[in-house]
Amino acid sequence: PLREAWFKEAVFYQVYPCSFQDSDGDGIGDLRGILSRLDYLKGLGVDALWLSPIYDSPMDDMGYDIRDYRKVLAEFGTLDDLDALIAGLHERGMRLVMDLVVNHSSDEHAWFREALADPDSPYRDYYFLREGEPDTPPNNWRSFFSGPAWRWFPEAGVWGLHLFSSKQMDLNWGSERMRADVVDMVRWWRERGVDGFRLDVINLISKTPGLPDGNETIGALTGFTGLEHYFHGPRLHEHLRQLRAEAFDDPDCVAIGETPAIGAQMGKLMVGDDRGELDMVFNFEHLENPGRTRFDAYRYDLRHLKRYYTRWQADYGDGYWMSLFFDNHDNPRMVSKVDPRSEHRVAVAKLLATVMFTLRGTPFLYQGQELGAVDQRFVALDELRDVESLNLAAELAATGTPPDEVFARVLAGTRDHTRVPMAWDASGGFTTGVPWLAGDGGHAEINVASQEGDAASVLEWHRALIALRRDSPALVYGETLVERSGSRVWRYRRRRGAEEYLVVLNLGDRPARTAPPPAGAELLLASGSGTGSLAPYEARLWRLG
Ligand code: ISL
Repeated sequence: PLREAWFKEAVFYQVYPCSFQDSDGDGIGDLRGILSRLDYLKGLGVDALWLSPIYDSPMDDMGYDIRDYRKVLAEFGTLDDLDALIAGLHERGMRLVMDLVVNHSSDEHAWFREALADPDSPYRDYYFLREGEPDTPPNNWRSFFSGPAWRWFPEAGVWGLHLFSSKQMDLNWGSERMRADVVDMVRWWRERGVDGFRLDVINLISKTPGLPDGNETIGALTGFTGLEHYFHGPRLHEHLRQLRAEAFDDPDCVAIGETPAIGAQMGKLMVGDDRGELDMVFNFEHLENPGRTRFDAYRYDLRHLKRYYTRWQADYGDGYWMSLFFDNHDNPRMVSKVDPRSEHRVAVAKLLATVMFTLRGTPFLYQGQELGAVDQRFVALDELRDVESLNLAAELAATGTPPDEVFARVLAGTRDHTRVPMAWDASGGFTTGVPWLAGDGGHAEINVASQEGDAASVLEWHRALIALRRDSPALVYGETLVERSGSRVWRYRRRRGAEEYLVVLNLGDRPARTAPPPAGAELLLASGSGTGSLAPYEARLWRLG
């Protein structure tokens, strides 16, 4: 049976704190800035905010490298500001989900400093520190951010494991004391009023004991030698259950796992209603066409999206719940990937929104997506700030790739595309100072002020869909029935009891013919004319009963 829950009905909105709203002119977004924009979010129909990390951090990976889990980064504000944000959200009937980054901490975290300084420290076991020789890392694992997954610490004569940047040291979940400290910290945030967590790379927390070498064949295929020893490790489910039971055993607290490289079946093991682990996960397979990676420049074929969701919606059934998303702070804009031509921008953005708000699952918007924001036109490598991009560029350059090719490849996939400031009005509206990241987010053409109240805008399309979903148990909980159609058209119905909707989407950039809806259908939304052949990327939504 299908279980109802607030987080299944809610619309989530991801705020990237550095780039949402600056309140003090230093060019860096902050908590007071976010607070000042809550009415905008409420007006859009957002129910819950997911805040990317706001903790104290040296910002080597934009806050995903935490120095102190109980402190707010000074540039973002104070704990009092955060309390004010929580109160401001709760007053409006909205909720707050924090980013929980516990696969690793910063190398500047007190635990790590003590672990490194003293071999007998109780914190030594909180990380993967191995004595050895400076030119022989303990195994052949590769970092997600280029190079080996090990850093040599000459001052201590040890190697430290880091699956991400060399300042993000992996925490050892095999340590009972470390796990207890994490539980304490999460409970502390719960007591402050936080309504849930997005658990960063949470499927990576359990590593094969002994950290054996990775299989080179798998390494060659994936680019990440060692992956099979941690992407679904031996104690993963045990650790997730402990977290749920001890840190947030409350049906009102939502737990969303960020789980790269986990497919449908492993995902189900974490989100099944009877598993006691997570409520939903972020799976990423739909963000690229098969055989492509984020750093390939190519046009995304939307037929993949249809195949992916048709399979997942059927497979997940009633006992599992999905997240629905396209943009986030780790990926370029989906609109640009599908069709970078500006004449198609609005239609593509509306099509993607229609999918997000009419399939079964919880929609997660990323700031700017509601405007149909596109990739930034960066012109040079030195405009980029993201550690992943910079490391990749250095690695490519070191292996002899010509500079033009290096830039083209990094540009295709850089995470900085979505990290540029939010576009509030034609002059930006994000800061009175100089933004921390180059780029204007295209604000002269695409911004909140110019779209608000314009019925044809991407923003108002989102508002309409969100309002419709809010009042519709069929769109939230209904079954998904895919209709037969040519491959370029995607037709599905959502039904619950007597309430029923039909969605028809043109997945291509040419007009497409499709059967008319059943007699008596009421057209609610159309991004094109709504009758006859579908215009390129046209989305139509009918109420059938
Ligand atoms: O880029 C990847 C591999 O191609 C992904 O695995 C990506 O790094 C992954 O989605 C993890 O992302 C999360 O953890 C990272 C952080 O940099 C990202 O911003 C965060 O969303 C490390 O904390």
